[in-house]
Amino acid sequence: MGARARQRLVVVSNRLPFVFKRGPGGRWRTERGSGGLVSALLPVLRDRGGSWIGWPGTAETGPDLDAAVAAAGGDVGFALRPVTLDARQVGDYYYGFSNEIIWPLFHDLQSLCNFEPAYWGAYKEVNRKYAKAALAASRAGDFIWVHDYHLMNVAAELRALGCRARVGFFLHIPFPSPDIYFNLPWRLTLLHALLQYDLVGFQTLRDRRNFIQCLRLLMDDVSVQGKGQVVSVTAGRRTMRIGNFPISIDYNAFMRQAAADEVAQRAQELHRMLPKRKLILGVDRLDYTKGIPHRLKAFRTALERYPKLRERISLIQVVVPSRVDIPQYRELKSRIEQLVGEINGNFVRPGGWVPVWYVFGSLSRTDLLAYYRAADIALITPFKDGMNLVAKEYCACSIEEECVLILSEFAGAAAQLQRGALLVNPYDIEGVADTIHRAFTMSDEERRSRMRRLRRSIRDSDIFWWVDSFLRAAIAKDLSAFPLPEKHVSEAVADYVPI
Ligand code: GDG
Repeated sequence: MGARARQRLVVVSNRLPFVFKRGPGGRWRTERGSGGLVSALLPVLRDRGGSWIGWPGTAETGPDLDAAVAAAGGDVGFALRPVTLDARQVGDYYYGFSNEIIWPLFHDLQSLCNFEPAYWGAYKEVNRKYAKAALAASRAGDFIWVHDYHLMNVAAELRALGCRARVGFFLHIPFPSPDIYFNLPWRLTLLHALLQYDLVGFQTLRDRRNFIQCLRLLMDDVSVQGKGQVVSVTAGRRTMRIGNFPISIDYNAFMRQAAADEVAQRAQELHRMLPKRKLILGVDRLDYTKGIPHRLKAFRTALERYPKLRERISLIQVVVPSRVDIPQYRELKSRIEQLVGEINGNFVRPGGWVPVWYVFGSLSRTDLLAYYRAADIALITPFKDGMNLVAKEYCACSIEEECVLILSEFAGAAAQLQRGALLVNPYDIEGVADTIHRAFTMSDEERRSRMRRLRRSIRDSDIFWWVDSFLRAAIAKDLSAFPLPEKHVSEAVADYVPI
């Protein structure tokens, strides 16, 4: 990697990579965030130096919190810069604009949007706060890397503050097609804001194509140069880069941890508790995009259509609490619990088989890995998903290579995993039911060859590859350095179009 590639990094995300909570006695406790992004960026930041800007997750302020944040930064070897938000800002910027407008709209669910005008003002105000913090933390030559839909306006605010640094943005969720995007009252302003970045990264080619179509339809003088993974876009007087970078996981860490004795024992315990049957697993945040009620109906249909599955299969559905302050999320929880109750009520055998094993709560890492290892089939059926890391984590943990992945064709991961997974349309309840039966009866040979292919593809383009390719795309002088090496381009960056 060239000298410029080693420039310091200023990461900006909604949350800091640590969660700060008061422990017994009122002292601050610090826990590391668990996502793959945190695992991938911590070593990069430690190596290059720089800082991470984000909300510490609490409305409290004060010297003891500042000291806890500084101490956490000291431990990881780079500065953490907290952005404090008051209750109104959390309500209007985070719950409001980000999660009542952008989240549903970008997942094609415009009927769930609440286009409250006051939310936009709060979004701009809070994005300005993050931009000011980024500017204060950066020095000449730094690369500022902004993450996700909460912070799309940061580059525009940075430019308004006179910042000339290189700024990149990665969108972790899908970008919708023009007919959906056009519902947004601030559609043109937001496109202009995204053009202020030097590089905008999307998860898939589909998202990137949607974005470029929106540009072409809403703006004059849009031209695209290049054909590879990263292209150059000129709109009016602004030229910047756009690419697709499918996010991934720390494959080796998942594989290694899944092989640990503690995980293997927990997985065996699960099989002892749910004996003589195959286990199907769903793990999702509580979210209406994840398609959990449809999945439960598909499982019920599979039991109705294929009686031989009864007593020989159980669905473990883990639902992790999320955004419970939004009414739609509370309603979703009740619907899921009602369906679980109905299915178990219809099929349960006294003293024996329970069709659906439902867990509402957050799992420890060991338990999560044990569920991955214990499950014979993963059933991942979001209506729409930026990528879906659970699918990749499940495959990494399938160390015996005997498991089957059933995956929605509307997850970003479908593009990369289409040749090893069984792809389904999550709205097609009977189709998903038939696919459950197919996975149940699949030969050992087919299961192994599919899982081997899946694992190879995820291993070859892991989270470190993702960080590296994004940063190289941001600084490469010549875009012919992209596409990336053949093994990556062929699968990780491929397109998927449902037939
Ligand atoms: C967004 C986009 C995109 C889940 N349950 C537990 C737990 N998890 C961890 C998983 C996984 C992560 O949470 C979930 O990631 P996903 O990718 O599946 O979904 P989102 O949260 O919606 O993420 C998505 C992603 O950003 C990255 O760009 O792929 O499309 O929506 O890592 O392991 N972790 C623990 N206990 C749990 O109970 N410890």
